[in-house]
Amino acid sequence: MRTEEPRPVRLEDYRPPDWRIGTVELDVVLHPTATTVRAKLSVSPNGAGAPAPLVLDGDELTLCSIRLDGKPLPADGFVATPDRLTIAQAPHRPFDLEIETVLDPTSNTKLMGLYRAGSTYCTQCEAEGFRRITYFLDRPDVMAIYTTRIEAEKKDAGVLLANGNLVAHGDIAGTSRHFAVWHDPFPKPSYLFALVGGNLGCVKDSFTTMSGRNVALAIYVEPGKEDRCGYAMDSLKRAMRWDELTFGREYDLDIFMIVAVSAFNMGAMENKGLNVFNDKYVLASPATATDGDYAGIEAVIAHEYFHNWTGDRITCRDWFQLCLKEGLTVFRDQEFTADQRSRAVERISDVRELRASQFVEDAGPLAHPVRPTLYHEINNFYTATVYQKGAEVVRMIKALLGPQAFRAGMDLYFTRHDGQAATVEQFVQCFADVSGRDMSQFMRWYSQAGTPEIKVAPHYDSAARILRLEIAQIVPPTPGQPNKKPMTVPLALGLVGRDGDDLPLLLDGRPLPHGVIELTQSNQSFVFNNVPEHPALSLNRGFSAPVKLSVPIDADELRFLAAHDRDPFNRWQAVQTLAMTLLKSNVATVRSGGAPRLDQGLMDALGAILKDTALEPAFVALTLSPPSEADIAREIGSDVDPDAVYAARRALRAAIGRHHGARLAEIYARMTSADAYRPDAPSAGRRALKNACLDLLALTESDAGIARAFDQYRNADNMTDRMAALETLAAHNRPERAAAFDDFYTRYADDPLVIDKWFALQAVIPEPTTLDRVLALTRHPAFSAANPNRIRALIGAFAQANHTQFNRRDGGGYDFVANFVLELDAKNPQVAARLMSAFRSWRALEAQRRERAETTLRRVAAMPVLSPDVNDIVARTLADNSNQPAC
Ligand code: 0A1
Ligand code: ZN
Repeated sequence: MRTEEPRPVRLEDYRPPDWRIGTVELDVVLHPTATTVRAKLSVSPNGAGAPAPLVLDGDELTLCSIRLDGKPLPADGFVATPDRLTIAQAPHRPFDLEIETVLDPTSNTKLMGLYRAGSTYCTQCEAEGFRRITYFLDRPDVMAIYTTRIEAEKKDAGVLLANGNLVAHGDIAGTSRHFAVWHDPFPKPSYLFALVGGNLGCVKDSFTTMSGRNVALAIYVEPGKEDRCGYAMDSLKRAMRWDELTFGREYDLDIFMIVAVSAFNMGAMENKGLNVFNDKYVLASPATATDGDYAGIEAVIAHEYFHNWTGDRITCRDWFQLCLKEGLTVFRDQEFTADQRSRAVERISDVRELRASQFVEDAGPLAHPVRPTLYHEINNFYTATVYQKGAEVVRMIKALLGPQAFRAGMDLYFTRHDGQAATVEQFVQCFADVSGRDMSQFMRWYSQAGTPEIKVAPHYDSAARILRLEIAQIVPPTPGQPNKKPMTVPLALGLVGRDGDDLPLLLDGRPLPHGVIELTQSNQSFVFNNVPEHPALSLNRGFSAPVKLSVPIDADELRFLAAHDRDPFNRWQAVQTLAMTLLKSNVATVRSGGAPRLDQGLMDALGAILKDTALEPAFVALTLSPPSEADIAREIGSDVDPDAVYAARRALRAAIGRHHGARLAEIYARMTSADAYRPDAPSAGRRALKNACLDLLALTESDAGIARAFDQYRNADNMTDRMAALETLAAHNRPERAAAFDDFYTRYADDPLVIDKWFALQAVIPEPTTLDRVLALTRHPAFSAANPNRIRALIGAFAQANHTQFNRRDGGGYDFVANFVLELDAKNPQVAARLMSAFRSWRALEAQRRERAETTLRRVAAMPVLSPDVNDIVARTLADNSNQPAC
């Protein structure tokens, strides 16, 4: 744990570095406990400023030697501590600095810097891991050209990889050792450095780029798992082609490598030419991976690949600009998935995820702008707001400018800033320049946190054939931001006529560009002429802006839109709105001891969708799923009782199962296929619908429903169907559940990624015995607190996805998670801090739970030693935002 903290870091304090580093020559001799790193840096003053001390970052480093222009530096010429190397009188001219450090990768449990995943050596340098390898100007605006020599015992690490192209390799004569030298010709920040050493299997392929260059592709995995790399490789090639066709981006090195490792703090990392992946996002076979896993692999492979341009070729000036690469790259991977699969299904899935994670974040104490202005620990800003809302902001630029100008703006960004460390202002300026628009008000999306609330009041004048929309927007206060200014909100809309077709859209007599109106003021009115009849209002089509919308629209109109809107997103949204209204009122009823109400209108809307065989099965499956528990709780806003939320939601799902039982059983049969498993989107969509039916039918608690699930569990020939059946059984306290869980463990005991599913599913059972079960599972021989995937599977799933049991009234869930976090904190603070963020909605809970959560949070805050990561999350979670402290 660090002792002296130079934090907080503020955006307004940004200054260009005093020094540049042009080239980095690394010589790494791998050893399990004493790896030596010799770094030769060519250093020069940055600009003509006054002489400045050279202060290099470090983190838990041990210095062995230091030379300047080949000569050892005298002891009084520098000061080296584990976290800093200072040369006060550095010469004010270019010079070479040679630094030797020694590291112990085996005892690196933080999984930052050089560490071991099993027996494989690998690195993770984003955001500030390079300073755990050598002393460096570890900031993204210091871009250098790297050459990396790696040496190791051949039997320990038969494969030696680093960024760039392989320029030399061979045995070291007279020894059992070998070496490899890699050169990356593209200047890059230190966070994109990577090296890997290990005994790994490899799957090779190749790709011919749009200009005819041949690129070698290689995926490295644990030996024996090569046959599970096919989908990852296929996804990679599709992503490479798509980026050429959609954004004109071509790959630039001779080789692109992916390494899958079993211990990784996040999903994957876009190191130049050498992506390191959590193996969960690489390995798949029909027998071990679900459709969701396949989709995750496709999306993450694409995401990391797309970073080659949005992140690597153009990187961030400082960490406040994180959304510049992350929001944009998420936007790009979402577009890729939309093109590869189904645009409607992708949009609905992305918005569901946005509401369940980002909207919840934005409504609580951890809310922050897409571009924060202050941080204590940058690792805590890899958030839904930076990633998902960051993607929405890019999507809004496209909605405002239209596709052509958007593409022109992107092209300008790539040419203007290639090779640079850029800012959000520079990115947005490219769109201002190609369109001639003033984007200054739009910039508020980057600086103002909180989900804007838009209220629409429609007035139709049949005599004048005029529709007037009075629209008000407010952006709610968030930590450190009590008062907000109005945003630019692109609201895509349609006026739907009685026959289901769109009516003409004439705003003040003129056709509406891109079908979008632009809100810019707190109160605004829009007048549409020549509207021949009272239309049904389809607003925020495709979810063109990440806002909360309220429109006085009655149930009949919602049912009409659910059946007829030509915008599939709003068909789905209409059903969600009907369900949310019912659920909110049923939560209140359940709390006061009443029985949840049925809503015939909602049932009819669902009935119409279930009957419509022209609809994509994946879309129908999404429509059958009511708003999530997190979403309902967020809509209720305060005094939330998670038990009542769960009960109301389950009752609604059971009612759907009963009401539409015959139709669901018929669809279940129709969607069942005897064909061999294929992971493509249409096949996955049919399975999604089939398994949604299975689940709803089981919720009727009929023996036949449970028997159907148990049969499917036993007879499934793929993991998607087996896992879906197990999920269904997990929600019912019946003997079949225990039998299926036991069988599952026996079948897959040797497969860690599948056993993660077994842990996670038990952790989310919404029953009071779950806490004891999870506690017992932490002592299971297969549980390991050294593996982030396993921690996320058991503790993460319990804390983040089991709303009733994490939020037990007696506070047992809070104590359990906090105790686990406190134990983990010294070993892996990053993962510990993420678990701790499960407390973020505590103030919205009813009084007793709120009090228990606060007691637990204060106990954690009072610990004498906490990592900066956990300390930051706990401090912000507890902060009294009525005083509006800085976030
Ligand atoms: N840039 C990666 C995310 C990432 C961030 C930090 C990490 O450190 C443990 C790892 C990965 C991405 O967006 O995929
Ligand atoms: Zn990313």
